Amino acid sequence: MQRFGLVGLPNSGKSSLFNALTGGNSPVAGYAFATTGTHLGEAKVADERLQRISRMSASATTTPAAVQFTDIGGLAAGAAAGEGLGNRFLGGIRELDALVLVLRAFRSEEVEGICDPVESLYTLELELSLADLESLERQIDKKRRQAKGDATIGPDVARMERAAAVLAAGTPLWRSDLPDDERRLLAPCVLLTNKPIVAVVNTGEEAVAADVEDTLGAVASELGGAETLAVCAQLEAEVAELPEAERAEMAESLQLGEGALARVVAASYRRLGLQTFFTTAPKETRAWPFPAGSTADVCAGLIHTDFQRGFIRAETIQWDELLEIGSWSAARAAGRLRAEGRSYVVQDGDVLEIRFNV
Ligand SMILES: Nc1nc2c(ncn2[C@@H]2O[C@H](COP(=O)(O)OP(=O)(O)OP(=O)(O)O)[C@@H](O)[C@H]2O)c(=O)[nH]1
Ligand SMILES: [Mg+2]
Repeated sequence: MQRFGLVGLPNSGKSSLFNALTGGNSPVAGYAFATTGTHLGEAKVADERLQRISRMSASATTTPAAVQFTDIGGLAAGAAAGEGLGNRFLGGIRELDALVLVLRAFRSEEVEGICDPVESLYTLELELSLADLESLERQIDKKRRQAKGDATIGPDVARMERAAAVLAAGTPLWRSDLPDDERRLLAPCVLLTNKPIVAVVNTGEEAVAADVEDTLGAVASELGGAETLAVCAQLEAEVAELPEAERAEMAESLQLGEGALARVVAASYRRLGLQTFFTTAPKETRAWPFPAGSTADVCAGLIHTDFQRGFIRAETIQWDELLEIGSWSAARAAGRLRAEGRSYVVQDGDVLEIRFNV
């Protein structure tokens, strides 16, 4: 499963957002550094297509796609020099696929901390860059030693040194002008600022729409158009705690941005280049995330390794065509299921049945 790490300054609302996204219970408090451990949770990806296919098949269970979120401690200014919790705990998110930057805009007498999202972004970027620099310098030392006995490693060292120079200037790699292919080749160094990002601005409950738009615009332009969303984490967390039946009504009466949480999850999903295919039967209808561009045999392997090993063909149809016909068996009877081989590039919204033999 794809994994996201929530990063932000102390008291930015990371744990509130985490709880809202995952239904988890990471500690939320009005003092800084309330979170000390690493909390893991799963968020379901809302997808109306899944619900409709499931209704069509009258499936007993409906299984949405999910992504994982990790909540960690707050990163304070000076963390690289040991301020606050320091930055060692960033090790807990180094291996994750992407980061969600939580930037506080809400104002509160009771909760100390910076309320300016752009200022917060600068502080975070500096601390993340310094943490990367520290890690990269260790890796460079090691590589240099290896390079003495192996000339082919030379270019690796040079590339790492170019990245280190960027980081030493306090610039995260996502802001650098290192070419994309160079950033790709740095992947084995698992640097935080070389990951895809989504920015979430945590707005106050009384925030005015026009101000929110301005703030989002300012953050997005800093980040070169990275996906930027607004959420009121506190309200969302309160709503998430309600019994399911009361949630929709409460969300409406609080005039929460429509499906703000769903949009955060969807943005994260997109940011990772994930698409969805479906399987459907009376027992279960399920959404499967797959990296865009994957072939049919690879997608089959996501369901079961036997399906990939013994792959014969995939029978497939787009979800909306299937709904129009009304059932899988009717689609087959009408000759509307396409038979695709292992090299077929699966499309977002395909409904698949895998034929296999092991
Ligand atoms: N008014 C208001 N308060 C919020 C909002 N989001 C979070 N808070 C409050 O801010 C405080 C900090 O929230 P947390 O979710 O614990 O923040 P955090 O980023 O996890 O903090 P640390 O783990 O200490 O770094 C809590 O008292 C929350 O209730 C919001 O949107 N509006
Ligand atoms: Mg926290």
